[in-house]
Amino acid sequence: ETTGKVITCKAAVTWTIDAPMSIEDVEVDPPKAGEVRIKIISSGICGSDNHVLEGDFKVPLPVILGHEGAGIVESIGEGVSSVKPGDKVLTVFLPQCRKCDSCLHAKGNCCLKEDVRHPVGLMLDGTSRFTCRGRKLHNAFGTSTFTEYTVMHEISVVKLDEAAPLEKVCLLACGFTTGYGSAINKARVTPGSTCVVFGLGGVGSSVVLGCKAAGAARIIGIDINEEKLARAKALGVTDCLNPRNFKKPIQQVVVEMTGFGADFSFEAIGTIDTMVAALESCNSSYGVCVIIGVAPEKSQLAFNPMQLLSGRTLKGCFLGDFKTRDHVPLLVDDYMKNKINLDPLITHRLPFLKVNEGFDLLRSGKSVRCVLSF
Ligand code: COD
Ligand code: ZN
Ligand code: ZN
Repeated sequence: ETTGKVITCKAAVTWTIDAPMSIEDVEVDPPKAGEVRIKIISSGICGSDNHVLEGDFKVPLPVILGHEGAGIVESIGEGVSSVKPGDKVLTVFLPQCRKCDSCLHAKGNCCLKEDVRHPVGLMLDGTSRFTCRGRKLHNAFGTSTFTEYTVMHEISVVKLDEAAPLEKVCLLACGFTTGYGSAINKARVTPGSTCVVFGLGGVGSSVVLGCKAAGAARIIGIDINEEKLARAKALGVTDCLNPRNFKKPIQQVVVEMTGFGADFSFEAIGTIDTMVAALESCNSSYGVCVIIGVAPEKSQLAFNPMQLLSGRTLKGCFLGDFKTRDHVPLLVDDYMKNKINLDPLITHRLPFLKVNEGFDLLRSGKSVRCVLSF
């Protein structure tokens, strides 16, 4: 019985960003009011965690990274009512408090209790539940899944169907949901349309699945990695483009291929250049461009405003624009009914203690999603 007690367990600690994570014994405090302690069972390795390790996405250190997790509730703090010990849950980085301006608006999904845009790395009361070698550790985006146990706010915990396979649905905590929802909810891809997707990692591949589900007739995939291009064909990409094979800018290639530009374009890489290229790849009059990638801190997007005056729409979203606690369970239902197939995204599996190898696979371009098991 661990309820109410500190749990000592293994976690991957990021002390500095220029070294591998180190596997340490950490102490995880019991959950306080409104909090939930979760035993992590599976976690995917997402591109945004890699952005942190490469210095492009700044978060306070030392930290326990990981946000694409699934696990089982171990214990709950005072006042928690939406989950109980034993429940299967997803760890999502966007809360849904149901009280803030964004949550109360019909369309808002970026709850004001989030810790993603300007990460502080602490619980809402300003303290931490993790200790290692006598030092307090930060959490990542209110989640932290590279640990055997984590503590999260109830408002960021999505309750799962009790039959959901955690080693697969963990992708619904970030990558799949982010990409698929961007196509379905944010762009609202229409049947018969032409789409172009920049970046075919876990997130971009999920955009492709969303475009396909929405009935897109043509899906142009863009990546500098030939293996990613080949794999994406199996997901529904109809035309593959490697920007390195062209002298002219890739947006010009897309415009020429499509006549006047794509109906919908998506950026799932996270660089300023590819964001501008995505914008310029969509139709100047009615094209819609959705930005998904997280660009390096302090970077500014610059383009001629004439790009918009002709009628284009530029938008972006976190987590596919889903209100997390309301809508992610509906995606899980779709998964349970075989309407969604996550298998093509999961290219590798590793035991949690090999998390650094998982990041090597992502950086070398070999993996789409590597799922860690605990
Ligand atoms: N041109 C074309 N393709 C490129 C280029 C380029 N210049 N540079 C890289 N690529 C390709 C890579 O070969 C790779 O296939 C792909 O782009 C990126 O994929 P991954 O696997 O590295 O990354 P994902 O798909 O896991 O991550 C997606 C993003 C990198 C977009 C990342 O920013 C992200 O996860 N964003 C969404 C999640 C989110 O909102 N996070 C914020 C809070 S946690
Ligand atoms: Zn992610
Ligand atoms: Zn809210």
